[in-house]
Amino acid sequence: MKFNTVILGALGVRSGLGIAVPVAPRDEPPAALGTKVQVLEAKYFKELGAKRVKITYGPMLLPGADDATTHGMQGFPDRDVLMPCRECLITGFTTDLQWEDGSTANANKGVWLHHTGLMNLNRTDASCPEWPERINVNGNERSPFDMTVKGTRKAGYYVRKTDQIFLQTEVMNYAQDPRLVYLAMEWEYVEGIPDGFDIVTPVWLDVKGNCLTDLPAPAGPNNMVFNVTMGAAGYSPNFTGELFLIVPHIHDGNTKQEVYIDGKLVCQNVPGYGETEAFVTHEGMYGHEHEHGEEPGHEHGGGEEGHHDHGSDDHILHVSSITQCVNLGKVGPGNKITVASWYNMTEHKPMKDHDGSLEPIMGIAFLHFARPKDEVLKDILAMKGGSVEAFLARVAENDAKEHAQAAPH
Ligand SMILES: [Cu+2]
Repeated sequence: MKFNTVILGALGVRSGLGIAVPVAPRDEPPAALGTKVQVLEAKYFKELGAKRVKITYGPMLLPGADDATTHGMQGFPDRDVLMPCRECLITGFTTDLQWEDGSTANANKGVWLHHTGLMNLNRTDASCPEWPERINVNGNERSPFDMTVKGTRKAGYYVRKTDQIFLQTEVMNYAQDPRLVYLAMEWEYVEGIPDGFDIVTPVWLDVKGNCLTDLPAPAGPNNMVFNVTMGAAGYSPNFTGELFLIVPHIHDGNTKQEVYIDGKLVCQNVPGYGETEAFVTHEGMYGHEHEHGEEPGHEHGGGEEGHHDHGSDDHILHVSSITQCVNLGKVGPGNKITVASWYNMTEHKPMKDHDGSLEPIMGIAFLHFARPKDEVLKDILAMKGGSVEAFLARVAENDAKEHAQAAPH
């Protein structure tokens, strides 16, 4: 994770400080110039008035890969992002990186959605209470978050009028030229908290521990096949809820990730690699020699058969999806949840950062608990928020450490 020093620097944040800043009640901020809102048809619970809106955030200007300061990696923090609704339940959302014309921007064209995540600055994080509530994290796999489980569950993330939502996006550009991209999110929601709907409590479960303090040994020439397991303390909720959705986030090289309750395996997720051309790059591309598909006589469209092996050495297949788990039953304070992640960097080429070191390992399982609304509302009203600076500082510090350890000698 690289909610990086560029961002911290820009905000004048001194690392290591963890002072909670009270957030004043506020109205929806004006949308940033270029943000587009488009009304779509809801997929689930349309009969209950569900709405679907595509919000295209941006534009984000990516520096070129030759830029001396960023090497093409740029963070775009929005501390008060335009939400699709207020006093509503977000029942699902998708995330895509797009070009100006609305088509997908992906690895085969040299842009990479390194990370994107949402935090509610008015709430307290469930697994690391010194931080604000982490709502989700996503990477280039662009996992959908569907809290209705395809319309089978009435649940959603409650957004209050006064909530300040932080959207952090980091994009990497492997091309020499600067480019403009947009973060396109499709939000689905219902107004208010309709009868029969539960409120979702999101929980970030991480092999690095609840407050990201246990860094695994970095991948490297002598550490290519390994697994990382969360410390035995794990995470125990201070409430009882239905654990009904797990959305993982891992990096290239991952082969599987597992979640355990009280030591018992309850969820196994498996990533897919290079499932479409958009997720396939060429060896050497990261030296920005060329984009995938640009060479003459080297097209992937049309007659696929035979002549073209995507598994051959000069192709890199990136994580293009990862499975999710649903409906795992009631979990409460007496239970302990842990996560373990398996990596094989020989089987799957790992991502390299601009300094040539391997990307830090990630093994995150985003847990979604459905809970009765009265109970959650009571909890929410008692929350004081957490320090986003403390979170960003931790992430920046980890990133620096992990890169220093992994740096080629
Ligand atoms: Cu990641």
